[in-house]
Amino acid sequence: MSILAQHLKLGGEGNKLMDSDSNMRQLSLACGKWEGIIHHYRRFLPISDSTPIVTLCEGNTPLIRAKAIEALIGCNMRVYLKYEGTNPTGSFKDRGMTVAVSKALERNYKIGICASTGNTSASAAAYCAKANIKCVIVVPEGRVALGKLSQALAHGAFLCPIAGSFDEALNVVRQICEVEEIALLNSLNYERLEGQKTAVFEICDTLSMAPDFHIMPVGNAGNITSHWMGYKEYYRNGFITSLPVMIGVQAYGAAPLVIGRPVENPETIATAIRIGNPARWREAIEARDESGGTIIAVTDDEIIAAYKLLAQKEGLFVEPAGAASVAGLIKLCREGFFESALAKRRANGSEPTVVCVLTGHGLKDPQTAMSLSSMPEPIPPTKEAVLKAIKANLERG
Ligand code: AN7
Repeated sequence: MSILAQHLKLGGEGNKLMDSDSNMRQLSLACGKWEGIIHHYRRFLPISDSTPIVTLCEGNTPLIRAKAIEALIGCNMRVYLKYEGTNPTGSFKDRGMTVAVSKALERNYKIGICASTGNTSASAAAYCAKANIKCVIVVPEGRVALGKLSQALAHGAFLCPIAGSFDEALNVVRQICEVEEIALLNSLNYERLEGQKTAVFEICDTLSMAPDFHIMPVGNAGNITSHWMGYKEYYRNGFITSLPVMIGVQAYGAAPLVIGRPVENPETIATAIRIGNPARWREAIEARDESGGTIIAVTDDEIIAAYKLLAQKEGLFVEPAGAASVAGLIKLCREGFFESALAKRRANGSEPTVVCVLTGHGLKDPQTAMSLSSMPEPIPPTKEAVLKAIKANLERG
């Protein structure tokens, strides 16, 4: 045990510090170990002594101040980015999957199954591999980003592409789980939500408060459901003294929650959120209404603009769905949403805070990245040729 750990374990001051989960987290970080979200937030999770913990040390993702975006939008708010792309399989899904697969193992399941637009399948495949159980993945054929498919295959999952949409895939999986002894690993499984809420615990622990606004992409609506659960739970436990306004962002061509009815043929460059009939529809609307928030749609062009901004001005490579939250921030800022929301909210003079969740890593979708840029032609291997090319590039600006 390190000297710091010993110190905190002994003495009165230590006991006081140990009372707070936030300080527990600081302590663990100071000791240089992070053992995953179940280890750190166990008392908030449905985990018992007999649950075998399947973890890849997910969570503890960075919360990054985005000064370039602040300057650009000029809204006098602190903008933070919760970069979930640094989870072990590159998306927030790992938080839910560590809980869902641990519980599946506890119940002696030998097979897990999920429908997916890609990230759930990559995460399920990895955690099932770690748990040594079979993983079955049902995906809409031709609509899953390359990085995600490669993960599922590399982890040895059984990949079942269907000639249909994500919504149809989820229906099939639901029906199979009604009759077969197979663990359902979609966020219809409540245990997934329990794990995913820990992103919010980390945000509050790091800021020592809840943000004023929380913006996130919405597809099947599991994540917005889980994040709102997380805030309410921290609030009830006295770890935060206010709740944020929840803002969901859907893609324009796949925005059932915005238009108020299912979308038959959802379409967007952000394939992760290409979902026409969200499973957690009711809960997403509840999160919106209870928090005084909104769910908006952004166009693919707005998503791409945010994607480029994040990559080129903040140094953060995200997949298109992950950029939707920042696209939403920019759009709402232009529309004056935050000014009117803040006028209603508080007048204590402190700078308001907004957190945008960046849900998945840019490497998930290399094809989109390549299609938005052009690969330069090769040139001769000489100093002169390379310098000439650099000059030409600088002149283009
Ligand atoms: C990067 O993998 O639904 O609203 O099957 O991959 O909880 O669905 C992925 C969803 C946002 C939306 N950002 O979350 C799947 C899947 C990224 C995502 C979402 C997804 P939900």
